[in-house]
Amino acid sequence: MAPPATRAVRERLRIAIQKTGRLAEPARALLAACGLSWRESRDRLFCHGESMPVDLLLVRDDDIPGLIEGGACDLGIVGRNVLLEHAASSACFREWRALGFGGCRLDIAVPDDWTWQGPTQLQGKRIATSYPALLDGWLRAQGIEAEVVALSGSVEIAPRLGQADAVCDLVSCGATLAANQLVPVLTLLHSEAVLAGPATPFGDARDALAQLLQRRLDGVLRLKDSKLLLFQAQRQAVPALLKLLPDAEAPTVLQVDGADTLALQTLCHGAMTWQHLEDLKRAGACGLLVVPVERMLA
Ligand code: PRT
Ligand code: ZN
Repeated sequence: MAPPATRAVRERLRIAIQKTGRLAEPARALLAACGLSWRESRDRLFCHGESMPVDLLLVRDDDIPGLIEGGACDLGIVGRNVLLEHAASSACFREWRALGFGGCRLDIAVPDDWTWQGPTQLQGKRIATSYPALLDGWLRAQGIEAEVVALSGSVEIAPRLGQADAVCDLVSCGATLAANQLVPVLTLLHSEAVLAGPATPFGDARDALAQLLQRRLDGVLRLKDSKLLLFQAQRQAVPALLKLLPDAEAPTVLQVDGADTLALQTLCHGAMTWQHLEDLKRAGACGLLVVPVERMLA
């Protein structure tokens, strides 16, 4: 294991994100929603932060854990799968928080003409993967001896080429596996994009910047799919109405006229469909209003 690099004191925070690929645009959009803006360099590898002292480095996702470990970048947005694959050989970085996009699974898949009987069926087999450390760790934990065939790409085709008997690869909708006559049989990891950072504080101005960024991320991610719901109801109908809103936060309640008519406002997480509104109306709510929420600071 490489010794941790000595970090230079810095006033600006540097975040590594994927230059192109599945996580590139969502990562930039999320950071922009946190109020960050940048001036791009001509080579599009470095973006100088304008609204805050937070710069971006645009790189290949596989390089992000090493950049954090080496201190060239402070934080990174990367798939949990990539982070954990590298974490097997380094304790210098960790997942700070999940970011709610780039969801996928790391699955073991076998040819569709196998009759799957369980993990022991992998004993003595060759399994192709781009995640050898994660697969190796899982096989050890299961007590299965199998050959890990490390490939950097085109893993799904390995069984058809005779390079492996099974595969361990990322899956989202599963169409790629199906197109290669493979079926997923086990999930090793549920992954999504995460904010990764060092395991220990920076010890300079970057700690406050990182905290500020995390607070903004909290606000933005909590608001995803959230709506403010406003309605009126008779006092006695309120308990039944709140039962219809299990994902809602504790409501603010105002008395409208006399003692019995109340106005309620509550932040609802998840979709607020017409069906929800009709159910609430039947249970005694009126004047229902669903309002988008732009920003929140708890
Ligand atoms: O160039 P660079 O090295 O930066 O990019 P990359 O090609 O290594 O990564 P990229 O952009 O393909 O993926 C970046 C991250 O997106 C991954 O590390 C995962 O965290 C996440 N992600 C989410 C996925 C998928 N979904 C996904 N479906 N990464 C890869 N796939 C592959 C999958 O392996 C299969 O081959 O996409 C193919 C289609 O999947 P199905 O199941 O939808 O057919
Ligand atoms: Zn990559």
